[in-house]
Amino acid sequence: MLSDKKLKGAALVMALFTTAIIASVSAGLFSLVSVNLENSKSSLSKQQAVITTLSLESFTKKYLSTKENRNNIVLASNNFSQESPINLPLDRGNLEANISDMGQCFNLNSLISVSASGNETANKENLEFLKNLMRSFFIEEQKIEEISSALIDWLDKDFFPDSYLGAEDDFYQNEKPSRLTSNQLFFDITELRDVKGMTEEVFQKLKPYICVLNNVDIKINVNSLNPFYPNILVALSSNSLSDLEARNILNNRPLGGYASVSDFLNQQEIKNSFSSKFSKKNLILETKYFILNTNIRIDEKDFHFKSHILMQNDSPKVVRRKIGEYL
Ligand SMILES: [Ca+2]
Repeated sequence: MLSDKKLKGAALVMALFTTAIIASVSAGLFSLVSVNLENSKSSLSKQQAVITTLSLESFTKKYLSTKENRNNIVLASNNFSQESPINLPLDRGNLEANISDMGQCFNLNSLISVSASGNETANKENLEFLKNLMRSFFIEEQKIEEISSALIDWLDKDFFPDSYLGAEDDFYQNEKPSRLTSNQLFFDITELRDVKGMTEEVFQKLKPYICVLNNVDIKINVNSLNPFYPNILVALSSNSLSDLEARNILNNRPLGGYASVSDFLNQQEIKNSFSSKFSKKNLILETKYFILNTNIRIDEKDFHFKSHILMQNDSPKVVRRKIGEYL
């Protein structure tokens, strides 16, 4: 039989052991509660940010519903101050927002034309424009051809390369990471990184000039052309204008913008350099696509939202929302 002393010793060890278990479990529970509290707080902040963005969207849609205001945004986007026009203190943070005029973006989804019978072909004029845009960055001709061919195969629904430089599943399956062709329109410009031939350097050069929309009716607003981003004008001139010449033309534009597309086309420098069908068919005086960029800081947490707003039947509609920035 165990002596009383030994029993007491064993009981003490057991008690200490139990206390240690309870202490460690409590510590675990406490940290779990803290994490949950932190998660709830973060989720509440996010909800608050989303609600604030939605109300700002409503305000923006109302603002963009008049042609005059849309034109004001276009003209304001082209001045030298690129600072956020909206800056509001919030209860527990701050809100900054601006509206980007997307009137000078090239819609990558317009590279494919679909006939009434559903046949898909490369839109040659649009493809030539994109090639000219790449040429304006002095990208090698072979690289341009490789990217252009791969882009068409990436967008068209078939599984056969259109040209010897094209690429379908056979190519992408052997790549690292292994992947398949999308065979549908782009949803996000960052998908361009997956296309054969595309490099990060080329992507970053094209990024300010491209967009992806299912609406093919996106044309280039001559009043949206920005001296900070002259490559669209260089590409419109089939690269007969230099970067500097394009910048000069845009810096000398009338203060209130061009009154008509012909006013723009009739300038001497433009007259001599614009010959492509694309440049004659794709210029307008009105922007139909805007992005509301909202940056909200609540409880020291940052949230970035992009609301894509498209004019549909003369009324602004939010067609897409994106959380975060384009890298
Ligand atoms: Ca394809």
